[in-house]
Amino acid sequence: MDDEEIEESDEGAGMRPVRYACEACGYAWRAEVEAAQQEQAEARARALANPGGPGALHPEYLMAVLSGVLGPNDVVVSDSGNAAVWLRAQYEAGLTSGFIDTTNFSAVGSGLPVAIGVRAGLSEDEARAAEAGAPAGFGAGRVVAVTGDGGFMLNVAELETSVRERLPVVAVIANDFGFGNVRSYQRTVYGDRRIASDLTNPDFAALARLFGADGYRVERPDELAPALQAALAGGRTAVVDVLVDPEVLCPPLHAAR
Ligand SMILES: Cc1ncc(C[n+]2csc(CCOP(=O)(O)OP(=O)(O)O)c2C)c(N)n1
Ligand SMILES: [Mg+2]
Repeated sequence: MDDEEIEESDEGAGMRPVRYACEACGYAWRAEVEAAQQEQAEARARALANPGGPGALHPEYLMAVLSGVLGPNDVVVSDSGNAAVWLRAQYEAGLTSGFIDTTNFSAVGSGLPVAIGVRAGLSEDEARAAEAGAPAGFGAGRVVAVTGDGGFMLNVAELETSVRERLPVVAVIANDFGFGNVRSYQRTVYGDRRIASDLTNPDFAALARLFGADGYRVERPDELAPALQAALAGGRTAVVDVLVDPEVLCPPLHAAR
């Protein structure tokens, strides 16, 4: 986008301070944005080339494939934990409101309920738009909660809400059978002494079906894209349980030095 295009797309007074700030700095941020985009494209290529193995997908591969499957109108809501770190590294949002990230509040468990709230709000917007004569399918972005298994379990009861309200929310679980972020600290700060960071999860796909939602379990890399596509196309509440490698851990953010 060149300077004229930015001015032409400046439709509201709300954008003017941004334009003035950009003009004042000579659009110097562009090089930074382009470098970051280049870096992300390289990281995406690396992630896609490293899918991991059966029962132990690489979590960054999961996020890269998810990013490729989603479209420009879709909204992703992130839970916290390692899954959120991999997601932030790989997800490219199409909308300015297309990525809702609660992780700086460390809000483990918020992913599914926030996604339900977002989807309910969009449904109201769509109903109003339809009343005003908007074409069918207006604003039909999908809403995806990306969560770890620990976070998902904290508010799993909200699946009932989503099914009852007939909301097409898709929960994608990076399932490492544990509190991966806690494992990260235990590995880095406590000499890999593991205490209470492993979980014995139920089969989340089967659990979803018991709630009346759709459920998919992904054990092999080649099952991932078809499961995500089916869950997104179903138009119903769905859970995609992806078995990721429990030993692929992010460096902890706040490790003591
Ligand atoms: C309500 C709440 N409980 C506990 C924590 C501490 N905590 C931060 S990340 C994390 C691990 C979350 O595990 P999971 O959702 O499976 O994500 P993973 O790190 O394994 O990807 C925990 C317990 C928190 N931030 N908030
Ligand atoms: Mg986990």
